[in-house]
Amino acid sequence: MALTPNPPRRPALGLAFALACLAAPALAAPDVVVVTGAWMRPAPARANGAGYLAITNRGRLPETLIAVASPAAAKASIHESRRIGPMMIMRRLQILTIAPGATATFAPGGLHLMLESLRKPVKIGDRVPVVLTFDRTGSMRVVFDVRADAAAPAAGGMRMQDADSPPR
Ligand SMILES: [Cu+2]
Repeated sequence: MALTPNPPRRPALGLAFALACLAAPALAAPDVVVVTGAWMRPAPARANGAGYLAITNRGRLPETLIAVASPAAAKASIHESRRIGPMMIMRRLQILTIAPGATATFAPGGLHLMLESLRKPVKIGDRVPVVLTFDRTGSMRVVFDVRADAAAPAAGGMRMQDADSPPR
């Protein structure tokens, strides 16, 4: 003869309450991804503009930048410049992963957001919107301040080659 086991008592109401309490702070969570110092140089229409910024991942998990877009450009992408001998070579990165607590710094001569084929001239004082999309936190809108770069190296002697572009 089998004994009917007592079903375990579930604190159903208490659990629901706890879940509600856990969910509430998420609404007011601080930003996981923080962008600072977004700027770009002036550039003529149809040229490529390079945007610079710092992206900090304040979360506990890696964040991956998976897409870049701007209404100011026909196309936007993540680029990285590298000096190889006397030349600067530029290549496109499909994604960029930022470790928890790390900051990805986009600066002249290294990482940059390439705004390809600008729809109109970008002038000093303009504010250029860019949408960054991350795998976990989703999309965020960043505004790039257009200003001259006093520390810019002389343009002469530098050749850019986009390894990802079809030959023209
Ligand atoms: Cu580039």
